[in-house]
Amino acid sequence: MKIAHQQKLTRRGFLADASLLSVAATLGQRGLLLGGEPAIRRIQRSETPVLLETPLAALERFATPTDLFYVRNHFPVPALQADTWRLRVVGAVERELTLSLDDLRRMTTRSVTMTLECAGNSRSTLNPIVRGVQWGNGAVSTAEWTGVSLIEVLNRAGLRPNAVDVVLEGADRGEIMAEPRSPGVIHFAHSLPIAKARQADVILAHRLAGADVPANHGFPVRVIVPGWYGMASVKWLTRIVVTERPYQGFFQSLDYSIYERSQDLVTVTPLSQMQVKSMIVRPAAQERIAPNTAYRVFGVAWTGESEITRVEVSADAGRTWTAARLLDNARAHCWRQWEFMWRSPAQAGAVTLMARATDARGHVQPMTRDTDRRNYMINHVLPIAVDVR
Ligand SMILES: Nc1nc2c(c(=O)[nH]1)N[C@H]1C(S)=C(S)[C@@H](COP(=O)(O)O)O[C@H]1N2
Ligand SMILES: [Mo]
Repeated sequence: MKIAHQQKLTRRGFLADASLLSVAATLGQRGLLLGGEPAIRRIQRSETPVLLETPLAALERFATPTDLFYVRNHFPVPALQADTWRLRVVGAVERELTLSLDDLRRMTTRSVTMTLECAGNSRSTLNPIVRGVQWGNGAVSTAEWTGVSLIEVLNRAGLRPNAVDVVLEGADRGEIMAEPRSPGVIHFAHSLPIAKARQADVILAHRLAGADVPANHGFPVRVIVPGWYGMASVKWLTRIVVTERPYQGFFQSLDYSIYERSQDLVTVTPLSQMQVKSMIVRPAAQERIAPNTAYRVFGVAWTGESEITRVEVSADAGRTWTAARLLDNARAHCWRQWEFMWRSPAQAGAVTLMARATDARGHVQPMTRDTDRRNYMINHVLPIAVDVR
């Protein structure tokens, strides 16, 4: 990345001499604007399906700009048109419905700002390596979405008393060839239990940050499920199926599931709520910091259906912890920014920084990885080694 930035900047002629090269590379990583243009862009992890990771520097901003918001697609982007798009609501309802985009736009709108994290975020930090997209720490973003409460649409159709799950189906389809393989061609789909589907902040969004939802993020309509991992926020929504029995679709049983143990029994459980997590945004791993210098450690922390109440930082690989300062007020469903004024040691050497978050339910970020979580839900404390020199 560093090399790409240097080449780009040099080509644009911003640099007069070589001594500025490292400064420019650092500015690029920090996301500062040069010549009015963002010096950072998303990291492409795959072209088909599209996988784009938010660069670390973009996480310094509360709201992630749309062109830096991470993208996680399983299949090619379906070609949907605003005028021909329809949403069908079927299953355990009093009257099946078909809604157009205009129908939806005419309904009462609701805006929700939320932090969306992919359940595989930070996977590349695991040792040993586990299957799945090898994300760094940038499969997480925050933005404002606007649309209609899911429950308003469900109420129009009338939920039958025996309704159990609300299956949200995307127009995108294909065959998953990697293990676990899909049974031929399937649609992307995910369900919510009725209780979650009733929460007014679960919306069918047609706007992202004041513009139409872009193709990669689910045009024209995607679901937004605050507090849950990304896989529940179904994009390119075209069908809602209300079921009378628990739905056990591919993307919440064979995939996007973990093991849970109780009474000596192991259960395969679909992922749902995001787990409490903090991330150090500055300094970056291996960043060089001068000895005996004041340094502002900065990061973000978020959790599922709760709020962050504490972030602590350790500058001695986890032996001692000091409270960081939480910035601004807690905002429902959103990450919380924090800072920690650190004085680097007088002596040169490697230093390991760590951040650990706690939420209002008393859930604390674990120090170690639990392998029952298979290849998902990676929220243990992530050390950042810096080079004091
Ligand atoms: N229809 C559909 N919805 C989907 C997906 C998908 O591939 N198809 N990916 C899911 C996953 S795993 C994540 S993490 C989020 C990513 O949303 P984004 O690409 O807008 O960041 O979308 C979810 N919704
Ligand atoms: Mo995801």
